[in-house]
Amino acid sequence: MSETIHHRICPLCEACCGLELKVNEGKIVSIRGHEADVFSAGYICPKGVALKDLHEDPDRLRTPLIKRDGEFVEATWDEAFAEIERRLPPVMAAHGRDAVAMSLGNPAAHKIGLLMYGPKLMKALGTRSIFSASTLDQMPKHLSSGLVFGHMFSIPIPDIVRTDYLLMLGANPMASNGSLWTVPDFRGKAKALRARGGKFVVVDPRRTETAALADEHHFIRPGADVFLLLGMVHTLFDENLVRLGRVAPHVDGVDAVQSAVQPFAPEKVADRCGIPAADIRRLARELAAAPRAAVYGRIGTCTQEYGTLVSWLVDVLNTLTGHLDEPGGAMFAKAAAFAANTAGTPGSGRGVITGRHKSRVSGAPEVFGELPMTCMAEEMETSGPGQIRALITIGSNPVLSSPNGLRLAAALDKLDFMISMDIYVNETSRHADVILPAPSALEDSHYDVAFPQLSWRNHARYSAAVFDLPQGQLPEWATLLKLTAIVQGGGAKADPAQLDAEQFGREATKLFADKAAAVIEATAHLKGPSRLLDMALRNGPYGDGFGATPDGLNLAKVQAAPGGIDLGELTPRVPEMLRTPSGKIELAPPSLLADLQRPAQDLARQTPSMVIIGRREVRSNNSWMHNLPLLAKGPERCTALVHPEDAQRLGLADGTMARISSRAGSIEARVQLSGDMMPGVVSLPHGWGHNLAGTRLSLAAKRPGANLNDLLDENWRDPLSGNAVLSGIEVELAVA
Ligand SMILES: Nc1nc2c(c(=O)[nH]1)N[C@H]1C(S)=C(S)[C@@H](COP(=O)(O)OP(=O)(O)OC[C@H]3O[C@@H](n4cnc5c(=O)[nH]c(N)nc54)[C@H](O)[C@@H]3O)O[C@H]1N2
Ligand SMILES: Nc1nc2c(c(=O)[nH]1)N[C@H]1C(S)=C(S)[C@@H](COP(=O)(O)OP(=O)(O)OC[C@H]3O[C@@H](n4cnc5c(=O)[nH]c(N)nc54)[C@H](O)[C@@H]3O)O[C@H]1N2
Ligand code: SF4
Ligand SMILES: [Mo]
Repeated sequence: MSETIHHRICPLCEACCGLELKVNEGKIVSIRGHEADVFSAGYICPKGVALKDLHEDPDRLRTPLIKRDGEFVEATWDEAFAEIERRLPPVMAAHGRDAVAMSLGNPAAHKIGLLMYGPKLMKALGTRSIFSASTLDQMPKHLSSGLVFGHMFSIPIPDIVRTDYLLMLGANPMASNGSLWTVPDFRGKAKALRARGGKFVVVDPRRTETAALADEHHFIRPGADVFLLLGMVHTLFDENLVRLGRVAPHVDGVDAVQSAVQPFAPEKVADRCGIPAADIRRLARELAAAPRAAVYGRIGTCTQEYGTLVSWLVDVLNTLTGHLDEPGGAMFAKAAAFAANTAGTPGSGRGVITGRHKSRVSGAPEVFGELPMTCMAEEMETSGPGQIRALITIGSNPVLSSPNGLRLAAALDKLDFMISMDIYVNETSRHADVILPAPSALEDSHYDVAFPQLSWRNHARYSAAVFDLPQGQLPEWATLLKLTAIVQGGGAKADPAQLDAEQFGREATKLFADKAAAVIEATAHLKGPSRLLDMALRNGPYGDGFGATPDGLNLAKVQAAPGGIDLGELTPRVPEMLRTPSGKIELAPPSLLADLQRPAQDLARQTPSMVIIGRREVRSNNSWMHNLPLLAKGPERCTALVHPEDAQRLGLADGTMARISSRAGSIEARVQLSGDMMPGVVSLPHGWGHNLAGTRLSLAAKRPGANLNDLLDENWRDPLSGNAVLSGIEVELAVA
């Protein structure tokens, strides 16, 4: 057999790089960046190369497991579904629909099968007990964007290739490769920005790898971005710098914003955020004066107590300085498929309502149909109607990724039944009664559903599977359809292909009414996610309209372009993309103005002498890539970065172990001295702590690291979005 070349979009992070794989006799020979990829142009990071290790990992599950007498035994798919049919429907029958919870993790946003078919299972379950990694991450940005622009995925991103000024808060794309912003090769684009005379400013409690690229870096007290941004908005009004520009006729609420920010003059907020008033004013002036500028905030600005306010203020700044929806400013991508802001009536929509129900125990409001992940354990522990008694996890490892995972682990042990769709026996899936493995990413076809909505340039790219599905293995969409059938009473023997065809028919009828028959026929050669994708592409903003626009896109055309199809630079989209009921940019949502009470009362809060924040590292991916040799080798990565002055005061030396304690718990981690830390702030990555019994992660267990989330308080949330506070938690450090 000779060598074959395959092109595949990397499904591991939001950069969505195009890869080129060489395969010989069923073995991966090499993985590199695909230079002809229209979107990523050859960029790649070490994780992309590690897809080989992931594919070959002996610990990766290849067959379902059923727990019998406390031990996992290998099972056939039929046996696994029979066990689920025996045990899941009775829980629903006895305790109601809310008794079955779903927990969705990060991969659920990266895989088309999970994204398209997870919601079908959710709907069939009819449960309110829906939890996801979104409330450990970006829910504040979804909420603020939903309130302001009308849809949770209408999130403006910096038009980095044309901007003159980029202000970035709480993000480290040099390590993360970007988030809520699909921007492979951030380094190259940031360097080009500076080379053409632009300015790049970073605000972060750590002088990060990204800050090292910037013209200017400001330390900020963790959790205090709201004060900086309020001070900047205040300055814009105070110094008569507000210019709405082209979007002016479409903006509502500017006066309300002006009066709401009155208590937050730079001179009043400076101490609280740790940035001098003169700098706050200067940053506002620079932003207003730059011809093309954008503000971008990411996870550091979301995982804090004012996450929704901060996420909102980022876009308030973009709007008030005339940079929203302008080339070189903060713009909206226009995805070829699946984007809500290209569907329905252009210019207005249903907008966003939250709190349609509340969690039973803490009374946390539902946001986009979800309850906060940090409420899941208490909903399992607390008896009464609606108590969670069964759980389905989908690519989700909350025992490590959520604050106080040990409490959750204890609650999982008391469930009547638990299913994990996962690729490993890890800290969470070890608690399951049945584990249903996903095929390797390389055995699956791929099209990004979410990320083209957040991409630096518009594009459509499809990857065929590199390897055939192993005999008997199910793709994840089919597994989800089987579960859907079981939940609906259709039984474990239901044929996923037939269910799929039926569901497709219903969806086509809903979308196309009397023209549905033609759509069903035109796509009959396809199945699963591919069929939905073809329908979405053809019906999308660049689509062929099933013949109405013959030059337009369809799946076959995208498949025929191995490097993808370029759909051009970002273009202005206001007002067509708005989906608010008023058809305006709602710059002053009442719930956000009301929430300004909290920071107003918090202006004088004493700063603890030591707080902890998180970080990401290129060779890691949350909690689950520590078992791959290529990434696991090299220096220890789960280290506590401590400023030398703090270390001296506390008697901590480089390379020694420190005990880090909070009100919630205590862990030990190795100290790494770093002059890049803000004094009084220690940084530890999350996703570590692979020393729990009963997992099958042989390599990760050799260097388990400490679990940051053991220190965090699961009851500390942003009240509007339900998002966990993961940054700025008070800790004590001592010699271990
Ligand atoms: N302290 C602190 N905690 C954090 C964060 C932080 O910054 N600080 N970050 C938060 C963020 S942003 C996120 S997104 C969450 C992530 O939280 P999770 O989504 O819970 O965590 P991951 O580590 O991404 O876990 C992914 C899971 O999916 C499995 N998996 C991998 N590939 C596949 C696949 O193809 N199919 C299926 N079915 N399963 C697969 C893995 O084995 C693992 O169990 O963590 C959050 N936790
Ligand atoms: N290599 C790698 N890449 C990843 C991941 C990974 O685990 N590893 N995870 C993926 C996921 S799920 C996500 S969500 C994205 C996240 O992508 P990013 O948002 O870029 O995440 P981080 O790299 O953690 O950068 C967050 C920064 O916020 C800073 N910070 C902490 N607290 C505060 C604060 O209060 N204010 C301000 N201004 N800054 C603060 C931290 O010091 C850190 O530098 O990354 C994705 N990409
Ligand atoms: S940056 Fe790395 S992990 Fe992210 S998509 Fe690209 S190759 Fe994959
Ligand atoms: Mo995330």
